Amino acid sequence: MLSKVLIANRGEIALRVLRACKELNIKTVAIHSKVDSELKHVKLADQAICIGPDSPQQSYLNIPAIISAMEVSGADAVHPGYGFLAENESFAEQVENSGFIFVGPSIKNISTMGNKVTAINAMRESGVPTVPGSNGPLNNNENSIKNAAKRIGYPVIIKAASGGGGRGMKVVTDEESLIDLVKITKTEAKNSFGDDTVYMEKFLQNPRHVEVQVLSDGKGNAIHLGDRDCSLQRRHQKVIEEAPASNIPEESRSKILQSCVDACIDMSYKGAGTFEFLYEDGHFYFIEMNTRVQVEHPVSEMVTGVDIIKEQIKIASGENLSLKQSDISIQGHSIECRINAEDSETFLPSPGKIDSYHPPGGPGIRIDTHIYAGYTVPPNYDSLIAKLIVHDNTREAAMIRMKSALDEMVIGGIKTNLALHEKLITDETFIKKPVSIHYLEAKLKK
Ligand code: MV4
Repeated sequence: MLSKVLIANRGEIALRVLRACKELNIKTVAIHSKVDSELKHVKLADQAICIGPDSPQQSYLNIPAIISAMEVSGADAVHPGYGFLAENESFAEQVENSGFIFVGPSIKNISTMGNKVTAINAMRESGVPTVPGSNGPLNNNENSIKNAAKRIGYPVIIKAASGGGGRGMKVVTDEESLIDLVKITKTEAKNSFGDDTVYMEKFLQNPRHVEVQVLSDGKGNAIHLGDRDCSLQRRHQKVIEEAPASNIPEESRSKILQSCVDACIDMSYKGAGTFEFLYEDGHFYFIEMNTRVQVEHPVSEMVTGVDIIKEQIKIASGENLSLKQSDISIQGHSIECRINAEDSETFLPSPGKIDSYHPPGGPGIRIDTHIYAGYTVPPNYDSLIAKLIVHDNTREAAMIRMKSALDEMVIGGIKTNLALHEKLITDETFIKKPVSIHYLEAKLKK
């Protein structure tokens, strides 16, 4: 087992990783920017090192400073959390070249999934269903691009191979605008990612976002922890997530879950990962894979009883996966509300001092947060300040539990999106059945 883990992140996920380490009897090193010295995990860690000024570039993205902190603290591994350097191939490589362990997939896994074209090809070879598309990068031949679009059928979507998470995509509705939009996507991709490779897919007009959580040890053992529905989102930022995804025929579900496990084994995937799908008209279509732990991992933990962060750490320490698929059963339903320090109508960030904090409690309620009364939310980072997670026997009961927990929760002194969550959790359409990825933005326009 690892003996000392450096936590290369901040906020709620840094605290979540610290708690997992503590339970595994692993020492922790917190690294932080100047403004973050009052973070809860910084106070609780065995060691804390200020690695730079507040800007993410100079602190949480500062690779040489992080590796130096590993050296001076005697850490043997680094947990990157999500965001920041979590899916940065060069970071993982530098960590390993310096003789440390990266808590996450192999460099090869990160690189295959970082390029969406190679990711999709790997999936197709393992029998994971993908979106009808160009099956590879678009070349510069205008006729062959037009033929690909004709074969796929309009509307199509042009995506940057180095993009992902909603960056670098354009929808094309007709042949007239096709070539221009391909050129624009290429230029933007070159500017944003330094890579102008683009590919084409059929544009699915009203899908749900359903994703599959996996754990795999890179040594032939892989399991899934079921699925999540993350369709309620605004501008590619998820707002509410739930597990399991509802209204999916059990036969389609078990097929897609098994295909993800097969893919993990085929590519010797190591660590926790998420396969992202669009789900439309009863069919799953793979779009990308995330090679990190995700913000919404708690809903999967609540319905399976598995501690995903601990499993990540055990896999990184070289252990074989101790869980078998037959150990996993999905119990009840879990929902997560992402609570942000932002105006619930304008969505503008609202940093500042929290002067009161009253978390809800009771059976089936979990809060992953670093905040406390007296804590000041800095303006420099993501506005996520807490995740309110509930678990109950059914989706209906979980919705009621969430409503009651939201009613009870008070965060004073700053603006939060709690009022938005109150509106969503009482939305009749959403309560009745899962909604598509466009539902929230359409609702907000009304
Ligand atoms: C798509 C799509 C429709 N058709 N691909 C956006 C984020 C990135 N992960 C992929 N995305 C999409 N890819 C095809 N072929 C629609 C989206 C999309 C979306 C996907 C998931 C969650 C929210 C979304 C919001 C807008 C567009």
